[in-house]
Amino acid sequence: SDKGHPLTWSRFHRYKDIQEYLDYLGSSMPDLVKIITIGKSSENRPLKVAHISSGKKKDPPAIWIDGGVHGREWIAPSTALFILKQLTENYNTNKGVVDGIDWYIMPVANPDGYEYSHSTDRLWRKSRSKNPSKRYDDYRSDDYNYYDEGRQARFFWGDDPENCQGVDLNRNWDFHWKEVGASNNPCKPTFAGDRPFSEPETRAMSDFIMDHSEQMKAYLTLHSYSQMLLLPWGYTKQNPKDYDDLMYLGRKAIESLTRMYGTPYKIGTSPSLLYPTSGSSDDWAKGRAGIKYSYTLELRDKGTFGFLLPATQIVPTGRETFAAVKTIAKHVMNSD
Ligand code: PAY
Ligand code: ZN
Repeated sequence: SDKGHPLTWSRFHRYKDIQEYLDYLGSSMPDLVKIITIGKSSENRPLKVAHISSGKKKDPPAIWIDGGVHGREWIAPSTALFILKQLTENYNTNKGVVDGIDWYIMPVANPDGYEYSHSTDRLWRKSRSKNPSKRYDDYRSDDYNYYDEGRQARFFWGDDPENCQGVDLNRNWDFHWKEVGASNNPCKPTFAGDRPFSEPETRAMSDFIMDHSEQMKAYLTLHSYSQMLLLPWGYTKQNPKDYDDLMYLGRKAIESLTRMYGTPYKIGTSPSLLYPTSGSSDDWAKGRAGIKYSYTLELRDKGTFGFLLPATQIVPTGRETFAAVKTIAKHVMNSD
């Protein structure tokens, strides 16, 4: 198109269009945006991060934002892209937070799962790696449940074989991995993988974040749905020692969000508001990478449409979430 890229804000786009938009930003604003390929997915798609840095401030703090860890949560990539647009194409309006922060934005952390949710199974959550193939053959020829060297049940009759590919990329991180709220069974949506960081996507992200961890002051991961701001820990009901600081800034962030359209948000930990989880990225970012402000945002809605949120909500969800992100950014700038 004459805009130089195919992205609209009125529908959910395929990964190809999203990559074209990223490349467009990188080539049209080379002094502000650099597109970095941090690795490849199981199906060989490039894993891309946009680095936004105006160079106006020396050694600025950094903020990481990812979206699309789960395939079916389409509003998460669109919101990450909307934030990226505000920081780049609308630089003049948002100068303060662009100049004061180095931004790392990865709109689609799980491109294979995202594409699979477009092409084949709209409610696909996991990645698309083929980890259980050998054992899957055994499973098909076996008359009984398959046991992994007698240690733990791996497959169960009744599982739909179509579901036995892929790993839950929010259960695969190397921090209290597979302790609670995660499955051993490759056919389940919360399969944690055979070992921590078994997946190329979580390895690429964690290596990159670790390499920049001194600079990173906030880790934000966008999911849907529930309208919640979740803070660590997921793996235990105990609170982190700086829980009050995380609650204080989290509350300010959702106040900014709610001010825009009145969208109500809850704040708390995953075990208190949803369910216990382990091996999630926000726990790792805080517990291993030492990033103080680590949050999971569960975007719109509360279940009316759920994962099937209409595309008419892309822009309002983007705007209100950007308001929350700016509040976090300003706090990080001032406390540096
Ligand atoms: O870090 O505790 C966390 C994240 C919790 C999310 C998870 O299970 O990974 C929550 C779910 C998600 O976004 O994937 C919520 C949605 C509605 C779901 O699939 O259960
Ligand atoms: Zn999710």
